[in-house]
Amino acid sequence: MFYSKEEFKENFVKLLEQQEQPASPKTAYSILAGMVREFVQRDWDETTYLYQEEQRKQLYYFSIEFLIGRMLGQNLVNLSLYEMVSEGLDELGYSLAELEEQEPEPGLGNGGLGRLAACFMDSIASLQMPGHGCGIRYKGGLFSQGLSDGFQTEQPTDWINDSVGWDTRREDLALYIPFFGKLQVSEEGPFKPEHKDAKWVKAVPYDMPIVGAYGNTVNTLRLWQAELPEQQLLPDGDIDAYQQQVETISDRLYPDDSTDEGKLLRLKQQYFLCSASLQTIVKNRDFPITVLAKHVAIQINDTHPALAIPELMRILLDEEGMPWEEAWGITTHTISYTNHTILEEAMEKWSSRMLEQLLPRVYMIIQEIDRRFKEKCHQENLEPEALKKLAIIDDGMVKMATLAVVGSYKVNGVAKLHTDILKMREMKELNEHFPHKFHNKTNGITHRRWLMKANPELSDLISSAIGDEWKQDTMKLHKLNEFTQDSVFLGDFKAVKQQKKNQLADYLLDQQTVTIDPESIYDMHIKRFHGYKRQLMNILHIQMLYNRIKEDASYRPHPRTFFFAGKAAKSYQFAKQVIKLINTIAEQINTDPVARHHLHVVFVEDYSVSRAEKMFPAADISEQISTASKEASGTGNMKFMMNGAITLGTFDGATVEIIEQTGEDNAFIFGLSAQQVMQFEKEKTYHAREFIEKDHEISRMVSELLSGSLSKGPENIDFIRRQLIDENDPFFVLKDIQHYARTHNRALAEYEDNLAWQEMSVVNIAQSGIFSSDRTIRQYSDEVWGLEKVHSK
Ligand code: BZD
Repeated sequence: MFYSKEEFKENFVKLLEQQEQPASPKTAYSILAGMVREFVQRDWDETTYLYQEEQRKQLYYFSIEFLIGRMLGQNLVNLSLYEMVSEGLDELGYSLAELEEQEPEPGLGNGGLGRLAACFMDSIASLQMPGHGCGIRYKGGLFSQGLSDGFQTEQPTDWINDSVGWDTRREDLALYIPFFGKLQVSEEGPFKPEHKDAKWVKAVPYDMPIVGAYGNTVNTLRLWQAELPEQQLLPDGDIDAYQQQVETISDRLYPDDSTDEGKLLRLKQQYFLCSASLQTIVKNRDFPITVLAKHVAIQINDTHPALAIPELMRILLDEEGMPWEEAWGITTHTISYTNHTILEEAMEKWSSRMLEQLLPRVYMIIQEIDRRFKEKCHQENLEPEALKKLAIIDDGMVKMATLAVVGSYKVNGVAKLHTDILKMREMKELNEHFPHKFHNKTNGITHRRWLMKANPELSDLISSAIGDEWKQDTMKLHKLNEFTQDSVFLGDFKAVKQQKKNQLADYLLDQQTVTIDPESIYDMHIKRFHGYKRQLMNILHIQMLYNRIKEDASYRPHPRTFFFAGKAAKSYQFAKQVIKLINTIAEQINTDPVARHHLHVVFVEDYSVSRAEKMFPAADISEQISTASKEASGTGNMKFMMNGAITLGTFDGATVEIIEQTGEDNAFIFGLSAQQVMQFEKEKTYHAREFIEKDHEISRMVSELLSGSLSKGPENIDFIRRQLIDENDPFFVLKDIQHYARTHNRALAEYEDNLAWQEMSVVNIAQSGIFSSDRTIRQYSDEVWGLEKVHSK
């Protein structure tokens, strides 16, 4: 325990002295993390006790990913101990920042969806609401990314072995999950299928404290680990081989699912998560099962945990002996679903055969849900096409999104535009059938990590101007609007931005030995690599700028550093080729004696939550250039905004709402609208070739590209060529690129006017409060979950 700096120092030194001298930073980190862990234990126990005592409704957020990032610094911020500990360590000759860097980072997520789950955990605890996460304790998180000759390389990560352990193993709460086997139904008596010859897997929970700010709430993130069960549940045969099979379930985040084996493993992971989490909820309850929906809300984060629907039905029917109607009533009043994509290829479908083999009883229940739903739909005299869309099982496949909608009481998209597209297009028939189910919940980000923790300099500046109420109520950031004409404040803001730019330059010099001009404009495109996110358009535009510098001796623009960061999925060849292209163009530009004074391209390797924390605060320009209609929401766009970067982007996802807040004058917007994109897609009237033929600049750049000279070999752009030419540029890169170029010019001109730029930045920060995940969580709670704030001391 430490309630004062002196007390902290004393305890820290005592523990330090028990270690070998001199203690390494790693040891010092472990000691500090252990102290914080111990410090929160009492509040954690009390929170758990209070929830049981008060019998309040609890939320369980089921997610196959929780991209939580490092915990030490964030916990200290939320406990309001960061400054005290930092000063104390300083006085002892340690740097808190350095110790924080020792923490292995759990990469238990891919991107936005996983990070959203983590932001939500932070907000729920900070709003003192009873809500917990349920996920999987992958031994290896997302691969760590390297570059070799400009190509992405992937190395497995192993955060657990290296970790100080924020989580606690709860052997006492272990459960068993059956896979495979067959169903036996006796001819006589009531229908009671028995699951025979199942292969059992033991699920052991590891609980991690989620420390809320401004109070004493500590919620739980429960991550399940797959293990070999005890003797009596072991199958005959080779036990070592079985152990290996079992342990692969929580071995890696999203193993390659391009093979049937990969698919099966992923399906096992999904059921493992759902079954273990539901079994605990049901087993440890202290209320009658018939009132489950009054005491429990379950939110499924995309369709990956959609098996929660048939699994809850299984428990209610088979274990609790309920009739179908009652079980269905409870299930569909307990579970709600969030959709994060409209991309066809990301909509999950499972082969009926595989499901039936792996989970015979669960599949039988899905069939019954489908049969009953089809029966209802048939009564509505719908067209065959509509009926097909409404089918849960179709063509030997189970459509998980349809199952999720049918089995939930609420369904939401993650930004207004996305929800509208869901309702009007992708899920039109379902929305017509269930008109009150669909609603929007625009995403948010926790300002405690993305502003207070990542940018304490800016946080302090904001507080010095408007006080620090904004930390609890981010809408108070509006007060900054009064400072948009205040030259002293604007000057101070500029100084903070410069400081963050310098820090990032120092960091990257240290990590990647690149030298960045901190006076240059920092233009950042950071997110997963995907066709629709159009990193390709960005780099092709940079090549156009390069050509212009080479051709026109009078064109010598303000220096700009273009940052790219993000990972491409291992098997996504197009995205990997874009990474190679960026790095080859980077090399060409960065070594050019003239161009390098104006353009600099930097690929930040191995993007992660902690790298993101260093990048967002340093950005001047936020690239949000997805093909309109494709990005469900985006959350990086909000992190940039909150740190005062100006959006250069399309009207897509939550960027639309960002612009609603800032006004178009405080952003740079270009490109096709979602409606125009959808129109082109419908009418097939877009012909990429016309742009190549008509526009000299595009034509030059495309022929350079196709010759392979930009990528060091034409084989390195096979997939890019295929998409751009053979598939007629489905993401409208060539259609939007000139408008994009003009918009960059506008931004550049505006940047020259220092004060105007800072004014725009401050407006962005002032208007960013609505994008705190606290707002999102309040809305979910009010409109979906029905949670109440639990009073803590
Ligand atoms: O979810 C993302 C969307 O693309 C973003 O627009 C949105 O802001 C965030 C949060 O709502 N989706 C994902 O991150 N999806 C995945 O990571 C994913 C993972 C596995 C399988 C399919 C998708």
